[in-house]
Amino acid sequence: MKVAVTGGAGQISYSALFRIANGDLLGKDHEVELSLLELPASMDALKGVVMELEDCAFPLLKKVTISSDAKEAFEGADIVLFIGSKPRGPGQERKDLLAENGKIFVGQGKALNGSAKKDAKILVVGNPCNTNCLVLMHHAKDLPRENFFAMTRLDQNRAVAQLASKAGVSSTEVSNLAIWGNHSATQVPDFVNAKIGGKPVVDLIDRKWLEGEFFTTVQQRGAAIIKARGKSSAASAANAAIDTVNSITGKDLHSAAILSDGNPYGIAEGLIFSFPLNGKKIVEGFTWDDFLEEKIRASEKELIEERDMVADLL
Ligand code: NAX
Repeated sequence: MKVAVTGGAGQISYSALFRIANGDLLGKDHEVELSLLELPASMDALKGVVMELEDCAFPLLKKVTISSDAKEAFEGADIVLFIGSKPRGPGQERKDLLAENGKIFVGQGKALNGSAKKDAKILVVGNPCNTNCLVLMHHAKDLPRENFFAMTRLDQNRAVAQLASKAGVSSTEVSNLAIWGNHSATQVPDFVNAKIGGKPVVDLIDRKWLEGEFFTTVQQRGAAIIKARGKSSAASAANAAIDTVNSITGKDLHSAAILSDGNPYGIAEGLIFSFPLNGKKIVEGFTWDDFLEEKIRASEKELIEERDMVADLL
């Protein structure tokens, strides 16, 4: 199996690549080939990462190649993790960030179209990941829409951990936890449908805490980590990317953002929107109360605005 990763010299990749090479992504019975894409300016740093991968002597890692040419990097890939993107500059407007990243994903989408395997699984992590994924999908016209995902799993994992900690139980006791909408501060961690030990969370935990502290802690967790660590989340983001790929080929309930066309929840079509999923399919039957609906609609509105901002790229 060939796994291509963009932004190979970045900090998320620095955690993800070693876990992929160790068999966490494909299983201990699959050999793996890594193909790493970077900007020319970061090629030396990437060579250092490759040396470290070699020095681990991973039994499953058969080959590592590096390139600054997207088409070459994606050639024959089974899985592509789009981690690289341009970070927000000081004082930069959201619109300009979207436009700059959008341009990257136009080029990478075209490159992906002609080079990755037709059934390749695509996960976009680089922010703003939902709208980057929309642009990428648009330009990789020949690849099936159902294989494109943007990552909201880190938000799901954060929400599960908060609920487990509040209830004083293991994270394995928390189930049915969905993230709706955008991977941004408008994301919606759904406590209404979540369960702990099979019982509704709303019957076990104070509603005021759920609507207040729980919600804002999950939504603001990325910023809290930057404040504490001086750098953004990396190991937990890499872990979530691996979880996502495992879940889209598995049977557990998880969240990722996918194309909203034909969704059963009345979300506008043509967005990359996070839903509860089983494998690649949307899980039906989640119920919204007024609180949840208002939050979900706000996230939908934000994604429509983001799409409008990159309209010239679609
Ligand atoms: P870093 O800045 O450490 O690494 C990004 C790497 O991408 C750099 O080495 C850079 O040279 C490379 N790069 C930039 N443009 C590229 C291009 N056109 N082609 C190939 N490589 C390119 O960032 P890191 O901390 O690794 O984060 C990567 C992205 O993940 C960011 O956009 C970040 O905002 C996003 N995140 C997304 C999360 C999610 O849940 N969806 C959570 C974690 C993270 O914040």
